[in-house]
Amino acid sequence: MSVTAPRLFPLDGRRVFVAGHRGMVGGALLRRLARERCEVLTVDRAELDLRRQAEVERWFAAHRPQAVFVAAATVGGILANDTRPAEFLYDNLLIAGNVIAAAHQAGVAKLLYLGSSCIYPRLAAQPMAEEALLGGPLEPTNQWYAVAKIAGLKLCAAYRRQYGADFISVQPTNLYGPGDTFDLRASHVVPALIAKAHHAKLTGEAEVEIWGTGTPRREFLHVDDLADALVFLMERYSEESHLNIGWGEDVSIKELAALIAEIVGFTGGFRYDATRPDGAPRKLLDVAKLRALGWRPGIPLRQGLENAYRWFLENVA
Ligand code: GFB
Repeated sequence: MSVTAPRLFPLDGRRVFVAGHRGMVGGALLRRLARERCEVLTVDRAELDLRRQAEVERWFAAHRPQAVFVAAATVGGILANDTRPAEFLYDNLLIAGNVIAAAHQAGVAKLLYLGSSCIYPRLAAQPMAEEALLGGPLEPTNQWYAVAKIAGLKLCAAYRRQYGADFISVQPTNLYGPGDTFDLRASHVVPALIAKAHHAKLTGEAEVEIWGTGTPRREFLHVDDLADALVFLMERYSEESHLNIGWGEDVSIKELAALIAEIVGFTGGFRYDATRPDGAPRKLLDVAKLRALGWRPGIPLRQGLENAYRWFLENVA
């Protein structure tokens, strides 16, 4: 039986800044933090551009948060990553550098920075343990995003070493859920296949197009599970090493497509477009460290996808 790690940093009564609250992860964090007894701070992009150092410093000095979740990022699926390298590298480097440094200057007691499982080498041994970092070349389609996320996690480690700041970083696996991006140019595979299967069902198309070969394997975590893990770790984890957050099992893109078709009620077939990239062949995280702290996810893939499809029907379709 596992023992739950102690609550080293209770959020009760604290001022907690969620950077990136309009995103899928930030939105899930707001829902999850509503159950805590803390004051949540947010700021809209029109008021504060996190890529502008002086603005970020001024905002932190004025609002004085005690804890910070860094969920702000320029994100997207494989196509967006591959075709907008400058934005993915520049935006994410600046967001990490500005927010982490300003948090330190303003005396923030605890900061949690979100990375991504694409920080690990393209051909890392599976499942990927935290120690796999920088052990080999990155996946070319998302190397830009990965380099920025590696810089962010190292910044947290550096502020901890040099200044004793209680800054931690986590690396979530592929996420999905309410608030996802369904625009096919920017979306990840789950929302893309939900939107495509739904459209095909309505129009009576015989086939849905799937990018690549369908053989890559991905691990998917519902964003509400992620938000629960983030609050858990904010309160209970305080180490230099970044920590993986995942479901613990993966599926092939082909299997994912079949499951989504079933949920959406699309009864046609699939057509594979081999001119589109597969990306990494597999990305399964080793979640042994997270489990040893006493946290487990609770939303199985089918249930999570049903929830994501419902959200799509109510908000996007
Ligand atoms: O979700 P996805 O874009 O991200 O693609 P990655 C996962 C797999 O699904 C790839 C395939 O093999 C895609 O080729 N796929 C099939 C599709 N059909 C589609 C489709 O219609 N749309 C999309 N988007 N994919 C991202 C990174 O990589 O993962 C990010 O680029 C981030 O930086 C994120 O780390 C978690 O898993 O390949």
